[in-house]
Amino acid sequence: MSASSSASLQNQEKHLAATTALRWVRDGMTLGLGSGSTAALFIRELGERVRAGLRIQATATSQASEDLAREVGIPLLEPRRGLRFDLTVDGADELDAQLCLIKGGGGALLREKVLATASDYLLIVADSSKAVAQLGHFPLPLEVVPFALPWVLDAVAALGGAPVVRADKQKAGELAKSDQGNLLVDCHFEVITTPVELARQLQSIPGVVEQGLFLGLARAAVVAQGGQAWVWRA
Ligand code: ABF
Repeated sequence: MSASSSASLQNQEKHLAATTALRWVRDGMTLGLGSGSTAALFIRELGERVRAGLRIQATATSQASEDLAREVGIPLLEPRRGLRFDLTVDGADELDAQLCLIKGGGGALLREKVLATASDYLLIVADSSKAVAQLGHFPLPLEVVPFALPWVLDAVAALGGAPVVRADKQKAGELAKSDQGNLLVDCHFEVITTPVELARQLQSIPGVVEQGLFLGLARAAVVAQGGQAWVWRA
């Protein structure tokens, strides 16, 4: 298969996963809106439903998703105490059969984890390339306070994670920044055999604001493969 037809199949799968996720949405819900290309397709579909009369409110996991939600007419809620989400729909970089995830390839892992944790139901939308037998081939993202960077890199290397500070793809010679102004470090573990232990070790490094392992958070995933949308449940 050529690269362009494989990309087009992947886009079709993303679209199918995003539209299938609309089945979880009910009138009156408060929603968390994920980040990345599959979540963006969901936001666009949701906007169409809102314009057709669906009443929902939402908070987004990134500035990009917030801007898109505003553009398509979704009413937005600011963070406040007591705010909970009936449903958050978000993408993933990798997911396994237990619905353990690697997220943060788009740099929004902190807000993604905040909303996932404040949600009664986290639904993942993914194309088939995201499904893996074991996590770790996709580099695990960390959000890191700039001052702490050298010591975080030392600590990650000691854990065997081959850290790479993420470059800004749009601005040559600059480092990528999260929406919070922090740096992003991609950790190449290749295979993660003990995700719970690794998550604990990474989270305990001073200066690591968040790490991209999402464990025990997703309740279900829509994984699209070819023309079929499979629902995986935790
Ligand atoms: C977000 O979007 C991230 O956690 C992840 O990096 C990405 C998912 O990829 P895609 O753009 O393919 O949906 O959910």
